[in-house]
Amino acid sequence: MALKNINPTTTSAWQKITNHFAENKNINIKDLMKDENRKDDFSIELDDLLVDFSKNRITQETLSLLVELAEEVGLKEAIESQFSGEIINATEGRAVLHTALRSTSEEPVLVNGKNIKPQIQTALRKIKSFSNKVISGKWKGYTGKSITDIVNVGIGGSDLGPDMVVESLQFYKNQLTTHFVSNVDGDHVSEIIKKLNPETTLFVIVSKTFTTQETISNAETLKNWFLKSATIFDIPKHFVAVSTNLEAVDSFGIDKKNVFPMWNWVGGRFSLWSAVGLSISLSVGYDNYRLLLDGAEEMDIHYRNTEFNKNIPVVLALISVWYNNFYLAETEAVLPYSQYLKKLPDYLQQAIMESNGKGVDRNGDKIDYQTGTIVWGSTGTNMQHAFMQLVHQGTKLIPTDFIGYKESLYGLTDHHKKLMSNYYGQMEALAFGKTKEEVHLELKFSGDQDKINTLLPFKVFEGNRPSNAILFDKLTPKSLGKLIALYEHKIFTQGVLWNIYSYDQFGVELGKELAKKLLNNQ
Ligand code: G6Q
Repeated sequence: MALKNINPTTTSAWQKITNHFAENKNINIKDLMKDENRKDDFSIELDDLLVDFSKNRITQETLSLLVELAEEVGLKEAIESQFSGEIINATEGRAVLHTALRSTSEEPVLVNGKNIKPQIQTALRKIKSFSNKVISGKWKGYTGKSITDIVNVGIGGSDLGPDMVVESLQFYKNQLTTHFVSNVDGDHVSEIIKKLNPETTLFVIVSKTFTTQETISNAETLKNWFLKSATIFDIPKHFVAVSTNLEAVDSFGIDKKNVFPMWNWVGGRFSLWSAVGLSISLSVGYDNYRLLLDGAEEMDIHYRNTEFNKNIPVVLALISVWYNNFYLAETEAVLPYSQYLKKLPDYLQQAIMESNGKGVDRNGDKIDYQTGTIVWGSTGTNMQHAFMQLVHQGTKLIPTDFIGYKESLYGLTDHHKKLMSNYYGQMEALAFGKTKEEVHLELKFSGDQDKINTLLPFKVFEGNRPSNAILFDKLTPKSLGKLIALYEHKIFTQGVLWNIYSYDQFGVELGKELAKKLLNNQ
């Protein structure tokens, strides 16, 4: 069964939300927060995760109308279609099964009538045994030395996920140094080469198609550099591939035994759970890699089985639709209060914007309502000294996600207390602001009485700016898996609501074609 094809703006729920918005658009978070049960009523807990969405311009009625919209467009059936392997990526004729990659259940998942679970298990076993050999030093390079450096060569979905996860899980890293080469800009690969010794480096070439210009150019350059000191017979010890294109991998010179599979039923930007995550497993060990998958699976189970008003990805998606389609907010900020997560906004930009940046609906008709949000962000507290001015006092409405952890990894509790008081302080400042009266009093007490007339308007914070607090106990492989899966399901939910296909990415093609033409004409 394909996804339903319903223009959301023609539903009765949409009409109700439109009326509800007209009546309530001026509601103020400060007033809403006076209800002492609000924090409990507008929070969802899932083991080590607490999502507090109380500081939003929503009431229970808003939420139930948005849930009605989700029901009317068939979200429940859509979720089932995705998990059970139906061809929901209709424009590419593919199932979408990143969820199967992390599933530990015995339930078969069929693609073209064949259960894919056994091949997933085989691939995981291969990742495990290869990672163990490299990490333990048993895997030797061409001069008999163990591997010290891993270079992941890939771009887009074959780079951003593994890069972000390896960076985020640095605390759990082993002795191997991991590098990522993606850009076709030769200076990128040259800078990496400077750090490498060919005798002890393992190259992981990640490319589903094995034809991507950037990846193949970088892989060729690295191979040529390697062959300055080694021979083609040494390639199997130093080059492995993750790909579906066995022929191209073979002609590149990589041994068939050293090829890890990818599948058409996993989209590039959702593929870190497959062998695309090999460099993650090499960096933090297979057990941690499995924990990452386990965390994602926990979120999958929650998403698939929980009623919508208690379903974290669904609620966050609905709130985002409320701002995007009714308040016409154009962007959302993702603000992790952990330096480890500094690459998360980049990763989410691809996941969200490549998926839901679509202007035609499932009929192929041009859409006359807003779809994919622009996502951006950076880590707290750094960004407080950078762009937060605009979020607090600018003219744009920017809904925010504040991601935080109750505990830090190295202790240093003094730092962590400061970090978390900033985390909460920012959300409070956004929601409650500072009134004229408060500024007046403040200037009066600080002895700046004479400045009241000139400074007052500049020091007012109007507040009423929304935020979600996404709080985990601790940054672990498992909690990271849960966080990534949360956003994946938020993306799909929004794609269903907007009646678009979230899993193709034709918009990246034209520029590539033109670049090829220009290159050939040079
Ligand atoms: C993601 C896209 C895209 C893809 C890259 C790399 O969903 O499909 O980012 O991952 O273009 O493609 P290859 O893996 O084929 O090199």
